[in-house]
Amino acid sequence: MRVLVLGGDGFCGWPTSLYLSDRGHDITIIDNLSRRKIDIDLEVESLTPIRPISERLAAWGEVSGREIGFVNLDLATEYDRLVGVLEGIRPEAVVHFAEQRAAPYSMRTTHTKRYTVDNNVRATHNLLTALSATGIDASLVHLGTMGVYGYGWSGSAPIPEGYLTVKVPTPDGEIEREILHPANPGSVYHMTKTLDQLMFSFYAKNDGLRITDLHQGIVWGTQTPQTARDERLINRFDYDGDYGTVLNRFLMQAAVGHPLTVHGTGGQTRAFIHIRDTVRCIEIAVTHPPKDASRVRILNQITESHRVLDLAKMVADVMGADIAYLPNPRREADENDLQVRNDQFLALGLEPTTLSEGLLEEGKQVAARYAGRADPTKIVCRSVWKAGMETASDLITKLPAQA
Ligand code: NAD
Ligand code: USQ
Repeated sequence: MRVLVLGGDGFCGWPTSLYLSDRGHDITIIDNLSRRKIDIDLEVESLTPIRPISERLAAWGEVSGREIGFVNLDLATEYDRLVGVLEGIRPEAVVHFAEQRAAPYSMRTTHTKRYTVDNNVRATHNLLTALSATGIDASLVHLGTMGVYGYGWSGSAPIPEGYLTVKVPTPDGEIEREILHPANPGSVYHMTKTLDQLMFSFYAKNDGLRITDLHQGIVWGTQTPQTARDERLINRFDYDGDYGTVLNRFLMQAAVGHPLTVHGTGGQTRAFIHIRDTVRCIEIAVTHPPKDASRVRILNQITESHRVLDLAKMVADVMGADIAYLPNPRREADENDLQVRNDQFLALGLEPTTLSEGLLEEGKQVAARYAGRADPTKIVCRSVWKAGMETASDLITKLPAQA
């Protein structure tokens, strides 16, 4: 299939582009490289040394014999160019990863709140308008988030896949209706994903766009078989307080001799998926477009749920790290239950890669290999959800190996 991958230079988009290319699909990446520029502003780098995009693409050509196209384009501001690319390529599927994706970054300052909303909402809306205006019949696969549901709203009831059946009281008795699960975002970033949902619902109903919204959990791991084929193809590994996500941070912290940074009591339960399953899920979604164009198809893209403290204990046991309990910079429940339905991906053939000592060890090895690139003053999370909230001081300022 001809597939456009929006945000194809990012943590999920790059391994997905290589995976789809390896599977014989014809891939063009659109990316404005804004994620690389944010690293420069934050004075931090991916733990793994990611190569410039042109070198990445050339390396993939060398090792696979396959070409991936690239267009440097800002989806949020360059609408006419986007229309031109769509008309030139006439993709059969568009995979949309291209949004500002870090909750802490989205809460960092007034500027980053406004940037996150402007970037994400405009990028998604420009894409929807462009698909509708050009009449290109591509199916759209969007990366949403489990965070649109919020945590703990329905107690221990399993989170359904996007829709909830409710009973509405009327003068003639109750009627049953299926509604979008109530949105309950926990950050400005997550809020943009709930706004995306409304836009998808409208454009499916009004314009008949074929849309799949994937409510993905926290992605962990670094490499896929494709990114591991050459060091120039290595995937990014974010470990800093804004972009690093919890399990990869714990693996990196264990590898460099930093205590594991548990927020509060560590009672938050979240859903997870390994990067190798992310890329498989995307191919499944791309090759199985929804049949009913008037209704957005929503799938929960997760394979397992874990409590943050349990993950910290597991990493500490396997790798011999200490655990530090830090003030939580976020406004979130101290503890929550979480059960998530993921029947649709299982029915479509996903065989989950679940957490195992072997995979944790693999993650630690990647982190250990590049430990010398880590800046320990960038590890503690300092973006607070409300002004005045307490954050921890640096736990270490020099890595033990360098001390
Ligand atoms: P990322 O920041 O590594 O990648 C996003 C890419 O999109 C970057 O390369 C960036 O330069 C590009 N981009 C952003 N705005 C753009 C714009 N206006 N025009 C063109 N390109 C733009 O993020 P990621 O971790 O790969 O996440 C990809 C998607 O998956 C995001 O939408 C995110 O919300 C979602 N997601 C990620 C996770 C996770 O744990 N990483 C979990 C659930 C959902
Ligand atoms: N946490 C810690 N210690 C840390 C880092 C995080 O205890 O060092 C806690 C946080 O307080 C939070 C939980 O771990 O309770 C998860 O935080 P995270 O940074 O790993 O994940 P989150 O902010 O939710 O965001 C990530 C991705 C985002 C995606 C989301 C999926 O950055 O793009 O949408 O995971 S989900 O969480 O399912 O909504």
